[in-house]
Amino acid sequence: MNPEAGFRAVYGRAPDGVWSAPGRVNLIGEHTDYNDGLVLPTALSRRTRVAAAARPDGLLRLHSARADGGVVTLERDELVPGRVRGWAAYPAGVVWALRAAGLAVGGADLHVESDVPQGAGLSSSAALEIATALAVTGVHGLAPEPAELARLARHAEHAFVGVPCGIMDQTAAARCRAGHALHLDTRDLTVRHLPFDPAAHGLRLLVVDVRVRRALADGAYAARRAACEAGARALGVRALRDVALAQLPDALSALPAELRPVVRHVVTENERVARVAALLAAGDLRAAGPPLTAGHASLRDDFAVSCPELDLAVDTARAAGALGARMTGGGFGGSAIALVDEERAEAVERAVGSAFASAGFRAPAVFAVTAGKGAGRDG
Ligand code: GAF
Repeated sequence: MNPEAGFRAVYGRAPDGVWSAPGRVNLIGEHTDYNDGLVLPTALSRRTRVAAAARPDGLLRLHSARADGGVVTLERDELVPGRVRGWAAYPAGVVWALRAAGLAVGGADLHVESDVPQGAGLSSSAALEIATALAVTGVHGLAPEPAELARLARHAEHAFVGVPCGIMDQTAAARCRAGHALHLDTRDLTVRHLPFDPAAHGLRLLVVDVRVRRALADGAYAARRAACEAGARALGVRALRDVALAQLPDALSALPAELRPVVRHVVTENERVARVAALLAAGDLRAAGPPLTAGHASLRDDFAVSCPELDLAVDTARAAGALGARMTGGGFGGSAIALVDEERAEAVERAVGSAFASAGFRAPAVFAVTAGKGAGRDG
């Protein structure tokens, strides 16, 4: 159903408007965004759409076409961290964060539709957060800056939902541009929009959703973040961003053995982002394969956030001719990406499917990425 019709069916009136935000894939720069580092995501054409109308009474009513359980109704004083559970915590947390920041966000009815796969490492949570933020500010005549929306959405995810994520996903949803990848410096939040159009290079970027779901709230993500912070403290720097590649050997020898691999991953990953960004800026996407593959090895061996399904997707894609492949997102499941020549794309997809069948894994879902637009008003 389209979001307007869905809204009418649930609330029996017309919405004031529809706002949407995309899912994302990260090309390179994984687990760097909570280390003040560099990331390079691109928006998907798959989006989360929120139809919304203002309410005069401060009440928040939430409905998702994807979730069972009907309409979630929340009084103003029910918007308290820890009080709202399940999918509704994301939009509720965003309204809580906007109000806490002093924005005059009153009541609203919301209806959500989405084709961003959930739990696939494609940032469905941030798409929901940013689409909600635009909708609830939009119906009250407010238009905060996209960077501010991203910051408040991340705050909601930390303080209301309880996930200690970085700022990449919310920024990608809010600030990506069609046909481009977003080079984001997570320290100062400056962005560069770099051309990203695989088809123009005779290439495809395939996403392989390995259909292993693992929520970020599980604890392993928080543990990696804590290890990075311990590494920075041990080295006497504000964040691992401050360790240059040339300093890495000395830094590693100053660290206890258990912190060396995570530090090595973050420092080398920042350098890979810089390398891939330079290739995109130079129009040489074809040369980006090797740093992507090196990024996977680092996430698998040093950062230890891959899983057998992601490794099989990457290894099989490469054996079938991909120029480069890696897991994308937080890891422990989710999706891999593969940069492939257009004429190899079907063979790669077939090879991954049959490798998964032989290994007894669930059939993966494969699709090609077109760099979509960032968040905005749809109607
Ligand atoms: C998840 C988080 F939400 C991001 O902030 C980022 O840390 C990513 O994992 C890993 O790069 O998507």
